[in-house]
Amino acid sequence: MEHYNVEQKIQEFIAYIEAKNPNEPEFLQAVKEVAITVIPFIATRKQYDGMKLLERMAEPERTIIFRVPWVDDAGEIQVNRGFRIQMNSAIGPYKGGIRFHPTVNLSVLKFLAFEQTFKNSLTTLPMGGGKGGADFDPQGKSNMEIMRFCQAFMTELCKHIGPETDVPAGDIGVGAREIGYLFGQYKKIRNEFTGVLTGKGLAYGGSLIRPEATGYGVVYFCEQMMKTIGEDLKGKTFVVSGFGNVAWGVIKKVTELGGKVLTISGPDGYVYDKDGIDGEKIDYLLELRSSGNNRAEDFAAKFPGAVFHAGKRPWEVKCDVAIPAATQNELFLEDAKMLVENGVMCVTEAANMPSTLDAINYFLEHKVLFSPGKASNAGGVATSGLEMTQNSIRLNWSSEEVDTRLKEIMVGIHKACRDYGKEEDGYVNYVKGANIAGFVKVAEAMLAQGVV
Ligand code: 2IT
Repeated sequence: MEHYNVEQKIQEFIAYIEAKNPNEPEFLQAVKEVAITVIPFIATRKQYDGMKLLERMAEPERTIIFRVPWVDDAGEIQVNRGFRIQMNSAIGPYKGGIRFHPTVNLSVLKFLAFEQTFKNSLTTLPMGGGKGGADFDPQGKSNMEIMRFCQAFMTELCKHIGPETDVPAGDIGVGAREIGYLFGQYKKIRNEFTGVLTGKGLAYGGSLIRPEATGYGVVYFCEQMMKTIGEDLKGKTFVVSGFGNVAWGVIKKVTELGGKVLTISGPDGYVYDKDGIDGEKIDYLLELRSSGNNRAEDFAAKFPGAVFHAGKRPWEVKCDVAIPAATQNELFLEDAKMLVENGVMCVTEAANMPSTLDAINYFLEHKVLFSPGKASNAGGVATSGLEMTQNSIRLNWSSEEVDTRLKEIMVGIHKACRDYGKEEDGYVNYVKGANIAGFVKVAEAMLAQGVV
């Protein structure tokens, strides 16, 4: 009976979210994953009863949608749509990245902001959840076009953010260069030099290790997962997707710890390199990326051992560990089946929601070590939190200091996931663990602050 009630509550909640947010499949997917694991937990805590905590968490505190007009190099006027989702400020100022990509829409940013709220809570640092972006495609744009777009975007965004209100950072399509332009425009309009953005350059308040942090954190988390089955990363084979900042950090750290990375991927397909992607290949990856090129084929052309597979995902390659580090919904049920069939030990998500719900369930059913991005990629935003601290105390920490704190945070997140996600047979359900651990802190803060 008890079980039936909880199941029914989940179904009712999902139906409510679906009705309220039609045509937002990514948002629905992210909320579903949380609802399935958190509603049974809520049912065990009397003080949460009737408080509509999940309903409140699934409704952004504020959604800002704005016109971003700018002039391209040919003198033509372009119009993009800008967004900032201020999801939850119960435990700190809104915090989360800005994404510039043609696929950006309300559903995508709401899913990201929702995930960010749980992720930021898991870091233990005082950061609420937010996300923003624009449907702007940086591919093929000149440096001056990028600058003008960033300025136009910030001309509106600066009215809604601030170091104690909302602190954006980078995401897909927004790196150090874009953060610089955004920061410059904020400072010019507001006449304030503050830590309003993270991921800044070292010369104007950025933190050492922030560029590496997401990828390094993923690998630290993966190390902890492997430790639970008495394994380490030395000599293991890794299949990595993606081509950007996160994949780069992952590959650097895996290589440093003695693992072998067999693949990377771009929108055009994946590269398999039997010799492993290390050394100068990692530098070349960075070089290609900073020239605005994310074509895996161009990477493969440079190295004799590298083979390009057009239009395919890398999950067909046999490996010990898989790390999806590209974007949402890039690992499907059929991929999960192939990975399991090929004996994968561990899947550590580096992107946000790269696996579909049925792929996740397949991993869990087969007792594969599986961690959701909101836990394993939290090192990026955690180090943004460390950048905010350094800005506040007006000091810069050494690489070692930041890296040590990052590692401690990742070990802490892993422990929290284990504490809440351990099942009777000893298997750790990291999805459940991350969702509940992330939920509890936000829920407690919301309860304490009343219905606001
Ligand atoms: O998805 C993410 O956690 C980020 N893009 C980083 C957010 C941040 O504020 O550093």
